[in-house]
Amino acid sequence: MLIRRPSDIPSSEITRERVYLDRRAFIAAAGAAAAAFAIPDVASALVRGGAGHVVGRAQREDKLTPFEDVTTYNNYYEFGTGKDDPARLARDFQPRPWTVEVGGEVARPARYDFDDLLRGLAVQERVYRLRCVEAWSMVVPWRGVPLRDVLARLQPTPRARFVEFTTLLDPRRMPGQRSGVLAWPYVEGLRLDEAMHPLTLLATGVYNRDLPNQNGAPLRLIVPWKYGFKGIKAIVRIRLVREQPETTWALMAPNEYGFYANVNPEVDHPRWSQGRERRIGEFLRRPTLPFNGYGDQVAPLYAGMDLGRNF
Ligand SMILES: Nc1nc2c(c(=O)[nH]1)N[C@H]1C(S)=C(S)[C@@H](COP(=O)(O)O)O[C@H]1N2
Ligand SMILES: [Mo]
Repeated sequence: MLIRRPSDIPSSEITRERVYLDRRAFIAAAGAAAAAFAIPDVASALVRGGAGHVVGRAQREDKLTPFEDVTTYNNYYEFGTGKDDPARLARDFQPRPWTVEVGGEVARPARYDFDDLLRGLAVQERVYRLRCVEAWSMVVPWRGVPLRDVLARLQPTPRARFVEFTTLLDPRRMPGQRSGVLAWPYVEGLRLDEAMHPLTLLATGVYNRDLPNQNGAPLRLIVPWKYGFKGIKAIVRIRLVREQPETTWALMAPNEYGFYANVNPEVDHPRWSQGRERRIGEFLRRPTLPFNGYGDQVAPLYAGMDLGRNF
C-alpha cells in the first residue's frame, strides 16, 4: 500500500510517526470489539502526549479526533437521525458483496464488483478536517483512492460535466429508509473539475482499517473543502452526466443547502451562523476557515463565481 500525505495536515505532524506506527500496530493487533473501546483512549492519550501541533492558517491545533468519536458521532440518516443511531443500527450491516454501477457519459458503462473498481489503484492516507453544515467538525485520517484515479479508469466522454453518486436503497438493511425523513436514495454530486481535484477522495477506510459501517462502508466520498453532507456514504452508483444532478439536501431545502456547499464562514445557514464551529472534543468554538482551510488549493475552481449565490 502506497501512503502519501499531500494534504496540509500530515499525520506525522499530528502524531509523531513512531507513535502513529505504534498505534497502527496496536489497531492491527487488537480484536475489533476490544479495539472499539481501547483505541480511543490510547490514541487520544498518545496524540496529546505527541508532537500535536500544526497547521496552515488554523489558529489552534488540529489534532486527530479520537476513533471513538469518529465512529459514534455520525450523520447517516439511513440508520437513524440521532448521532449515536448509526453506530448501533448499522452494526450488522453487511457491506460485502458490493456492486457499483457505472453509467452515463463513460466509454463503457458497467457493473463493477467493489474490488474490481479499485483494483491496482494506489491507496493513500489523507488526514482531513471534516466540517458538518451543523457547525461541528472533526479531523479524520481517511484511507482511500483519489476519485480522479477511478474516473480515469471509467473514461468520461467529452460530454460529461458532472458526477452523480447514489447511496444503496434497501429499507430492509437500512432501517432509516423506512421513514420519510429524506427522499431515498441519498444522491450527491460534483462538477467534473471538483471530482478531478486531487484532494477529492473515495474513502474505503479510516484509522488504517476498513470503513466502519456507520462511516459509510464500504465506499464513501470525501470532499474536504465542502460541508460533510457532500460526502455521500455507501455508494452503489456513479454516473457521469451532462446536467447538474438533483441532490438530496438541495432538493429538500434549497434555501438552506446548495449544490456547491463549499465551507464558507461568510454565508450563514438561515437558522445559524457558519462563522464558527465546535471541534468535537473541544469546549471553545473556533473560527471556520473559508473552504475549510483548503482555499489555497481549491479557490481557483470557483474563480469568477458568486459564492453567495452559488452556496
Ligand atoms: N448516504 C448518506 N451519506 C451521508 C449522510 C447521510 O445521512 N446519508 N450524512 C452526511 C453528513 S451530514 C455528514 S456530516 C457526513 C458524516 O460522516 P461521518 O459520520 O463519517 O462523520 O456524512 C454525510 N454522508
Ligand atoms: Mo453534515
